[in-house]
Amino acid sequence: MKHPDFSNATVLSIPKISDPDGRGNLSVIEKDTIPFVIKRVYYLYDVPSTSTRGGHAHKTLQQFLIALSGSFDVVLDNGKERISITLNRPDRGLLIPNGIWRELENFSSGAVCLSLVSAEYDENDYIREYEEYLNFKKD
Ligand code: T46
Repeated sequence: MKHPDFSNATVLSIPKISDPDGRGNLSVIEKDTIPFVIKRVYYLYDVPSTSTRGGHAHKTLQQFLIALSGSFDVVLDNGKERISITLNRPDRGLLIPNGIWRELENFSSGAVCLSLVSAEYDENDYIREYEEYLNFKKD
């Protein structure tokens, strides 16, 4: 999936090595899998199905989200339109460039969202008010 109005937010394949002896799968993320250097890793889990995570945009941070287990929806909003992408495979990840509003919802039971990001934690990089986001997009 590539959507021109969403600054190249893209679902990328993560290389998967299926064990020839039936021992399951191994996926690996190397420096060429995603277009930024990973500075931080965090993960969301035990999220109630009625809860929403995210609800903000980042000024500069780039991010790669993977449903390591279970599923959830990622709603992307560029200030003009919204799309919803379901993540439900550990060998796929959603690349979210900076400047895109995101909300994560509909977490399944046991869902784990792994997030690889391009920067250390900095609250100043967040835009947490939607009106402020719309003004940011106008600039
Ligand atoms: C995103 C979605 C998918 C830290 O202290 N360090 C960290 O690295 C992070 C990510 C958060 N925090 C603190 C800040 C808050 O006090 O953890 C608390 C919860 O963070 P937040 O409300 O931002 O959580 P989410 O799930 O709404 O958003 C997080 C990321 O912040 C965000 O970048 O895209 O996950």
